[in-house]
Amino acid sequence: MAQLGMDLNRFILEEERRHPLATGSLTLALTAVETATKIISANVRMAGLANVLGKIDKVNIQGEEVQKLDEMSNNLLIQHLSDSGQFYGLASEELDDAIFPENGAGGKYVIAFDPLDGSSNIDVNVNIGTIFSIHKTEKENEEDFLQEGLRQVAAGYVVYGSSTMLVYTTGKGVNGFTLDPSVGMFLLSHPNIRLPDKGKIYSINEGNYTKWDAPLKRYIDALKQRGTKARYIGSMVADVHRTLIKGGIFAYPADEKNKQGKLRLLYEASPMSFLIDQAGGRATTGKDDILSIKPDSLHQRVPVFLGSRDDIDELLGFL
Ligand code: AFP
Repeated sequence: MAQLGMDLNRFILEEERRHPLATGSLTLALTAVETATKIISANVRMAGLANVLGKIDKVNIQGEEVQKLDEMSNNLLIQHLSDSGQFYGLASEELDDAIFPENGAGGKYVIAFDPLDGSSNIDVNVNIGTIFSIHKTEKENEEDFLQEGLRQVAAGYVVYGSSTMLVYTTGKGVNGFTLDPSVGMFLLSHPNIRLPDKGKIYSINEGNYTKWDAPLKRYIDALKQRGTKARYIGSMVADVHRTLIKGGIFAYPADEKNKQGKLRLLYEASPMSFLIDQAGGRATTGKDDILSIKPDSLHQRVPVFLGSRDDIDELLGFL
């Protein structure tokens, strides 16, 4: 069992040592994510002071306005992940198409990421985060991104909150590291995260209530009748982080207007589902396990229900 306070690099190396066939490639890949997100964290902390808030005159592929911090985070990740030489391809929420870095030829992995999720919360100082999902390179083309979530080799997020935390899994449990800003190191603060089988919180944007179908309305009504607590931040990293620690259910369902919901499979739903699954929870679209979906495009959306096992089972009973 890893010691509390162990630094992330040592933790990753020790995990790797347990694999006789490991080449060190995943360690280098994860270290590139770590370095880029530390710099993003520093920029997020400086946002107000450095006058990097506010919108620039640009719309991304999702039709959303790109904010300066989004662009900065995207560029930082592209630079560090490309320079690492470990990634054959990169796909980002902020880019229409995948990119294949020159020195990534022969790279063992592809990575999909949302550089700064929840960015509409930047201006009001609410938690935001980076999400990433890593698969093995199989075919050396764009199809490598279209693998089922259950084939992820690593996934995680960094939440820029009251402290900066990196939470990740390589399929052997979930561990959380808190950034010590005085030394610039992520230190193990939440070893082997397990969410409770049953939680006391539901998290969903109830502004969409009138657009939901009847079974979902009945489920949420039942939770209210029981006095279940409602918590919704509107920043997936923050809402999932709370769900991982405290349990309960987080949902972004399909509705009358958005038939596939809002959240993106590759760099939101799938990595978060891997973490939830590894922490003992469950993630579903309401019909299928999210981790078993074979994506058909980079920016595909899916309905998401994830959280404590018993809560998801109960929800499925209603749906
Ligand atoms: P933004 O990056 O545009 O703020 O979207 C955040 C997000 O993709 C995800 O982090 C939230 O869970 C979800 O959207 C919130 O969406 P609603 O504002 O429709 O509730």
